[in-house]
Amino acid sequence: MPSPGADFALPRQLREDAMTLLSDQVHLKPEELDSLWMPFTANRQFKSAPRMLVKAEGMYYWDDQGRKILDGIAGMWCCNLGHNHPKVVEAIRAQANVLDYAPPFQMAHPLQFELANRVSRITPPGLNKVFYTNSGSESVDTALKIALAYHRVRGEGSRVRLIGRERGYHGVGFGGISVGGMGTNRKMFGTLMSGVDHMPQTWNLKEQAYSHGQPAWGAHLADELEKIVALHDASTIAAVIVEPVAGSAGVLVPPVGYLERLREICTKHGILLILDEVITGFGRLGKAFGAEYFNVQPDLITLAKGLTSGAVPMGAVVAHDAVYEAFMSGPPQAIELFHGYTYSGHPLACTAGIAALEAYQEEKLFERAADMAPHFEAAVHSLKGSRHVIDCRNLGLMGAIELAPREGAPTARAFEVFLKCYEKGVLIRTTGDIIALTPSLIVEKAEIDRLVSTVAEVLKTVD
Ligand code: PXG
Repeated sequence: MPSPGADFALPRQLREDAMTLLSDQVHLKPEELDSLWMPFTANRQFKSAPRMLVKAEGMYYWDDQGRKILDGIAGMWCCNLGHNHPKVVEAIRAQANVLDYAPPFQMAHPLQFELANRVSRITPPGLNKVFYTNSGSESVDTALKIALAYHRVRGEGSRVRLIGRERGYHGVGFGGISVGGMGTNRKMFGTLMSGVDHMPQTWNLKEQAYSHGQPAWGAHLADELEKIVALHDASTIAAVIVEPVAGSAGVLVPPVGYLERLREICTKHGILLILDEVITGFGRLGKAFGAEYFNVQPDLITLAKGLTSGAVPMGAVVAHDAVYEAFMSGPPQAIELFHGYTYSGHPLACTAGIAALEAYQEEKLFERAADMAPHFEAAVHSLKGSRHVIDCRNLGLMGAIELAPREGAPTARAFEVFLKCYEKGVLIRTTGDIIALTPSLIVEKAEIDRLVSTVAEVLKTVD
């Protein structure tokens, strides 16, 4: 019997053969598409013309038609290392043989600690306590619960309100959609959490169109938080949650000075600041986290996606030491926080996370993203003047091209661009009438150029 993981270094050719075999086997008949209810998808449209990915490597996917597709969105803002990074693949293979699962309540396994130590080494100063989840949505709901409980354990149980922002995306849990500000994600579901308020979003076409990086206009919008505090009284407010750069809403870059101002107001009123770094974490802005990029100190950050480079589902909340310490005051045998998941710190996720963090470091990928950002910026802004384009914006390796909506049919134009790019072997994302580009940190200049030139070509052909 081979020792655990001994055979994991499958020769490249063998791996390629296995992938070819797989892609040959997955042609599904139309009736075989019936049982799956797909998330955030037009199920009927998709099932009438499926787009089926069967393998991946580096910057590319292959679909079941044998088409090679340049991935312009790192899977879905998550595969920051590119796909099937050998280090991550090998770590998962090896670990699967050794320890499939360990209960995370009152028990542990060493990889949970090793990954937490590594994460805390790259998080902002003071943020050293890592709580594992399995997704961004769970990270957000966990952070909101920690914020509420933090005030309660300190004897400030009246702080029960949570403040989000219009156009914020914080996943799909009840907490996340309550503080989130995407109308479509909320309105189907009736009752949301009470005691939630929203700050205005920060994007303004007239004042900010075609801003390179952070817009100069808009820091004053942070003062709206003061108005909300005045309305409800600080003694009722637990936390403010924002994405450093709003991702899902279409790359809304914070105005210069805006996040700093939010921090000041939160500090002044004893309100916790949660930065949702599910997208901005792990190098997307050319630094480990948005907090570092903007030099703004949060009390809690939420993570997922790039933590394992998308290879195994995993999320985390990283809390400031002071937040954690507030919970450590009762009798030592008492459970301090009644919260957690069956799969918190799953061995496969931890090993993938450790390998991903090593690869980011060894390949200096955060620095690489920072070096690549000016080329990306120029490429995104080269679409100014293309048909239908009303704005281009960017920060780090996040870029968006906003289109004028088609008369009477919002979102249709962008979706057509998405389909036509896919036919040309390029994967982009659209949200409303906004095209998002957010490639893996390994992207080459020529690949950025191809992404953008494909969008430009397609725009000429779309009404
Ligand atoms: N917070 C933020 C800031 C996110 O971007 C979540 C929380 C939720 O993560 P999970 O792992 O529960 O999906 C996200 C997720 C898109 C898109 O294309 C973005 C996300 C998810 C799906 C699509 O804009 N972000």
